[in-house]
Amino acid sequence: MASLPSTESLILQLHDISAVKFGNFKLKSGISSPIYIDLRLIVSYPTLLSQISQTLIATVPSSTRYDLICGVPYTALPIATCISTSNDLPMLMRRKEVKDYGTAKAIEGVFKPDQVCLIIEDLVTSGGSVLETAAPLRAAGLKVEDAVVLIDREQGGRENLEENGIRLHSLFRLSEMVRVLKEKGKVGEETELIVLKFLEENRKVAAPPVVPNSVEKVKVRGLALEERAKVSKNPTGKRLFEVMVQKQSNLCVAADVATAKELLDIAEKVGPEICLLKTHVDILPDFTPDFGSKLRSIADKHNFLIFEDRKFADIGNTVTMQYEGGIFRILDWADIVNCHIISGPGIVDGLKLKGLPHGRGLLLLAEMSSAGNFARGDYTAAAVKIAEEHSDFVIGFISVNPASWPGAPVNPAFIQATPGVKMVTGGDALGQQYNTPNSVIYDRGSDIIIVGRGIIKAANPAEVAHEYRRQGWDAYLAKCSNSS
Ligand code: S5P
Repeated sequence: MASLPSTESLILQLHDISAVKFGNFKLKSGISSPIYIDLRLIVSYPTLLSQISQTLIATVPSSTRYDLICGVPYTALPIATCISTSNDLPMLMRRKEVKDYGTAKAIEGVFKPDQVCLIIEDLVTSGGSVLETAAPLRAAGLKVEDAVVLIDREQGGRENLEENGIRLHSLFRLSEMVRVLKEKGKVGEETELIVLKFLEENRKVAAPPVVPNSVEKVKVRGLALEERAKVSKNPTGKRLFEVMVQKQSNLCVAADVATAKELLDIAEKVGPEICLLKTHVDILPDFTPDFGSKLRSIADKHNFLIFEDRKFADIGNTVTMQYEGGIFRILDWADIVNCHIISGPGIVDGLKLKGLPHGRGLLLLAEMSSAGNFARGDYTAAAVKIAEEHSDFVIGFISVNPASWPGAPVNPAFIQATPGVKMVTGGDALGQQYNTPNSVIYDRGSDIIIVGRGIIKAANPAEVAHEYRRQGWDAYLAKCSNSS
């Protein structure tokens, strides 16, 4: 193989093909920059593409272990392909949008859980794009420990990635690039100074989810969870806020597994990551009367609350019996239940009659995640009104986009819990619709992400739950930092 070109020669070639431009440019992260680098152009220069690819992979220290590589779409895909074919390194591809329903995969290619994947990227500013690719790789059970990038813009990407357990290796830094161009007479001293000043003033660009996609989204604000715990009138509502703060978790796992045995098993595994475990106890063929106490002891051990997603819908008198009696005796073990309001406020009176003396809490289904559902507009507004009238028992809502409700955010004592959450948007074959943790918490103004199949069908539910918790909590922190 021919010897590798010097960094200097690569910089000059990039300048020759106008992949580096000087002026005033708006970057993806929202900031204005006096320098713009467009590496998409390199596909038109195969020799340069190949040189860049080989030099890039040689930048990774020989002590770094990896089994596979994955390019960040789209610009780094040809670079990763080049590295893959000339080094016989298997590659994976991350889908940017998962459009297919049901069988859609976020990662294409063959891999085994626990294999290590090196991320290839062209340019790092905040590190957000690398994190967006790392998340589905990690969710699929792969390890991501290193990323290699052609140009580090020196704007906090290295630190942001470090905080997320990813070491960044770069071929060169932006300041180095400008210095070479100045030395070789390609740019004047003034331009060099403008770029260096810009770098100095923009040392830290926050990584998404900290970066809002539009001004509109910034208006979804509220009190911190600690404050909201104080205003909650219901002991379970209060406790839920407190547990979220203690565990730094806004993750609820929907444990829709096939048996009670599997449910207790998954509760143990994801217990440390969650604030809430959601059950559908009527799907368990091996339910026994001691199920509740077994689940309670796991909940106590890991400090989470139990939410039986019973979706009561009948008249007040009937639901009192359904809540307390039958084989499931939900009242005995579930901290929280939920109900539709289709039958009118009497359903809340009925449930409250049984639940409040036990300090239990109720969530009202104000919106639903399934396509074509009727819980919207006046129906949602009616749920808010009923909640206000029963704020000693109602602790909040099942919602999808509470930021869009008239008068949002509603009373801060009410918690918003949102189902239909996955790392990638899309849906299933039966009408479920998914949004990402960041869009649910940051953009749509919710408090809790409810994740079912995204976690329970994963190869390693505990690890994936950890990642959902991290993304959900980061989005909450971003919301807090933007509300001050
Ligand atoms: O509108 C709703 C309300 C609920 S509680 N949409 C929902 O999907 N749910 C529940 O959330 C649903 O019953 C399931 O238990 C969970 C979503 O599961 P996933 O596998 O689609 O994440």
